[in-house]
Amino acid sequence: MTGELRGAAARVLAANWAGAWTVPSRTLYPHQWSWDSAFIALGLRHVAPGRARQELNSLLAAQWADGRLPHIVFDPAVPADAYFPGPGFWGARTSGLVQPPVHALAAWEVFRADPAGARHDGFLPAAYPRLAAWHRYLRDRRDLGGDGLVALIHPWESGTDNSPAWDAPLAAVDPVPIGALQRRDLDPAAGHATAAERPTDLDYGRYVRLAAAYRDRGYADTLDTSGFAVEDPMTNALLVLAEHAMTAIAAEIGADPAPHRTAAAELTGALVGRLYDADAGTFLARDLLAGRVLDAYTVAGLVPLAVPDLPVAGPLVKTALGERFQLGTAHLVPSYDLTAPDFDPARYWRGPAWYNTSWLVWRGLRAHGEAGHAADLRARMLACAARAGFREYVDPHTGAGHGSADFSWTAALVLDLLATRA
Ligand code: 2M8
Repeated sequence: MTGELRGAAARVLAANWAGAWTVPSRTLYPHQWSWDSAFIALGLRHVAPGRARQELNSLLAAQWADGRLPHIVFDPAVPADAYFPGPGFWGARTSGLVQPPVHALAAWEVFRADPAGARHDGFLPAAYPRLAAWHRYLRDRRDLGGDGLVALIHPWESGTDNSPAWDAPLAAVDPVPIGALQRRDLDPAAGHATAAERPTDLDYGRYVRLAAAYRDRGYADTLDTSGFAVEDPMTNALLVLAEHAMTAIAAEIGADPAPHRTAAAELTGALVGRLYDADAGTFLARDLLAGRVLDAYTVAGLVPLAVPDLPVAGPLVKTALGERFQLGTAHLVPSYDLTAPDFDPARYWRGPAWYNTSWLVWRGLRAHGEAGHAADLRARMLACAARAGFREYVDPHTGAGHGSADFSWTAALVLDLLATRA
C-alpha cells in the first residue's frame, strides 16, 4: 500500500504543478496560495527537492516591500474571473492579506532534504533575508494589541476561514449584498464545491466587505481602522516554529541565530500567557476590538502543541484525547468541537478534519513524547487518504472525503508521513 500511496501522491503534485509552484487544486484554487505552498514544499522535498525550493522561491519573489508574503499570488495565465476575489478585485498581482507563517519551517526542512542541491542553488542565503523581513512585518506591523502577538485582520488570514471562533467578531461586520458577490467557488460548471460544504453567502459578504475596506485604506495595519482584529493561537504558534527554524537557518548560513532564539522565547511566553486558558485546557483566540476571549474549541487551539518547550503540553494532549476532539477515535483531528451544537461534519472549517492541522498536531505529539498517539494519528491519516483519496478534508466521524479532490497539501503531507516512520 505504501508504494502505491506514495506514487499516487506524487502524481497529484505533478498534475497540480503550474511551472514554478503548485496550485492547491485544479478546480477550486487555480493560483498560488501562501501556506499551501509551504505545506506542499514539505512534501515535495521527498520526491523533487529542486521543485520544493522553486515552490518557496516563487512565493518569496512575490513579497511586498513592507515584508508581507501575500496570501495568494495570481497566475496571469489564468482567466481573471476563475477565482473570486481575483486580481481585478485587488488591483494587483497578489492579494494584500497574509496567511500563517509556515514558510521558514518549510525552508529549513526543504534544505535538510537535499543540502548539497540547496547549497548549490544558494537557497538559504537568498531565502533568509526575505523570511526575516516577513517575520518582522508580522511582529512589528501586526502587533495590533501591543502584547507581542500577531493579530489577523481578516478570517482568510487564519487559514481556518470559516471557523466558529470568528462568528462573534464577524457578526459586527456589515455584509456586502449577496447580489454584488461573484462567487466562483460554488460554480457547478467548473466542478466546484456544493454550497453545503462552503461558507454561506452572508459570511462571504462579510469577507468581501473586510477585504475591500483593507484594500481601500491602503493596507494600513491599525487597530482603529480594522473591522476585525483577532489573535489566533495557531498563527502565533506557527511563528514560534518559524523562529526556531530561523535559528537553525541562521546558524547554517553564518548569520546570528540569537535574535531568533529570543523571538521564539518571547512569542512562546506571550502565546501561553495571553491565549492559554487553563480552565478550558486549550488555547483560545482573542477578539481585540471587543476585548474578549473567543471561547470556541477549535483545532487552532491544539496546534500550539507543536511548539517545543510548551509548558502546557500535558493538558493540551488531554483535551485532544477528550470528547471534544476524540483523538484516537475520530478520523484525523476535527477542526471544531465534536460536542458543540453547531458542529457540522462537512462544512468548511466548522467540523471536518484537515490534513495540515492534523499533521501539525501529529508533530506536536511527537515533540512531547506522545509516540503512541502520534503513530496512531499517522496511521489514521494514511488510511483515510488510501480510502478516500487526497481530499481537501474529511468527515471526522466516517472518514468520507469532502471539498476538492486531488488536493495538493493532502498529497504532500501524506508523502511526509510516509517518509517518517513513527
Ligand atoms: C481556503 O481559503 C480560500 C481563501 O483563501 C477559499 O476558501 O477560497 C482555506 O482552506 C485556506 O486555508 C487555504 O489556504 C485555501 C487554498 O487551499 O483555501
